[in-house]
Amino acid sequence: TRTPVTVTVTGAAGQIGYALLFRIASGHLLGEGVPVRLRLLEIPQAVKAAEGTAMELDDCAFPLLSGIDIFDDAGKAFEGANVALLVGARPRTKGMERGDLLEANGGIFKPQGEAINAGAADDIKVLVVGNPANTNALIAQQHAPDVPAERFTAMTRLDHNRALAQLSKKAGVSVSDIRRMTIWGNHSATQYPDIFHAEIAGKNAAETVNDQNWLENDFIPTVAKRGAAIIEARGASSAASAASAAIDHVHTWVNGTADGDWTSMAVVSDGSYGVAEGLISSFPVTAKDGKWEIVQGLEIDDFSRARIDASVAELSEERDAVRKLGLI
Ligand code: NAX
Repeated sequence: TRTPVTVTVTGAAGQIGYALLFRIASGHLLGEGVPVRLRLLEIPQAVKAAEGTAMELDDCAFPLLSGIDIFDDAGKAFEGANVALLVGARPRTKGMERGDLLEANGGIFKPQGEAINAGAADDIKVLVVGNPANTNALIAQQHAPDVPAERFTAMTRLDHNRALAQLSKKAGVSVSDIRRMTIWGNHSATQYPDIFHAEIAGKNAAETVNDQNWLENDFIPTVAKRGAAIIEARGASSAASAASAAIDHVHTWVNGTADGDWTSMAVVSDGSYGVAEGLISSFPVTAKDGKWEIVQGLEIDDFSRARIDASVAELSEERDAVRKLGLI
């Protein structure tokens, strides 16, 4: 029998946590046949609710789930973690300025970065879901100097999946006919979903669709503002789709991208495509043997350039703001 993989999940009692934990425990995060041990982190007030979820996880009798421990202390929760899903974050509440939001989240992601640095396993892989995800990932990464920077990633896979869904509807094809979708930049309304490099059944997607009006006035805003549309319709933010995207992100990172395809992940920039080194920005990436690489050599036209630059400028501003606050 294989040694279980230790997966730490923060915000375990939240709505994404509720959708996520059952899929991790049933084997969808890492793959068939890989046993997992869960370590859940919550704030003290929510530990009881996390215990309730743990009772339900027990009641599923998942063969791959080899144990669950619950903590309200980051130092303990990340001990021995091979995979960490940082879902818990401080949401923006009424009257909160961006600076307040960044500061409140700095108070969460700085100690979590330190705890990962101190206690996680050598092969730790981190996915930040909690918003503002890219900058929260940057804060955690900056406080984990002994962990290679490429192990800290943020989630744009939900945006990627939303883009696949919109394009498949427009083109009347299955999502599995689409390859090489890309989300560039920040997980925010400035993100840029790029279909100029995407393919539908092997042919260029933008040329196949051939509808610039749809691209500019429908596709891009629909993908970028989908989160708000879900809140409007459901009365609550995306949860099961976000959990599903988190599963996809880690599964792809660990098990690799298909030949000829890539995915979108927010990763530490090496300066590729003019994105300032060190920012955690979304790129087209391939993965193999547990390591990701930014796809190189794509031609970026003026239309795409302007949109990538705008989203990256927002990331630079967020980085400057957290620097000013002394969070990195
Ligand atoms: P909920 O408010 O339902 O749950 C968040 C949970 O985190 C709560 O149980 C809370 O007690 C816990 N928490 C807060 N501070 C914590 C800390 N310091 N340590 C451990 N746990 C802590 O939010 P939910 O709907 O689950 O969303 C979680 C986060 O995902 C939010 O920041 C949300 O904005 C973000 N999202 C990110 C997405 C992405 O694509 N990157 C999409 C979905 C989602 O909006």
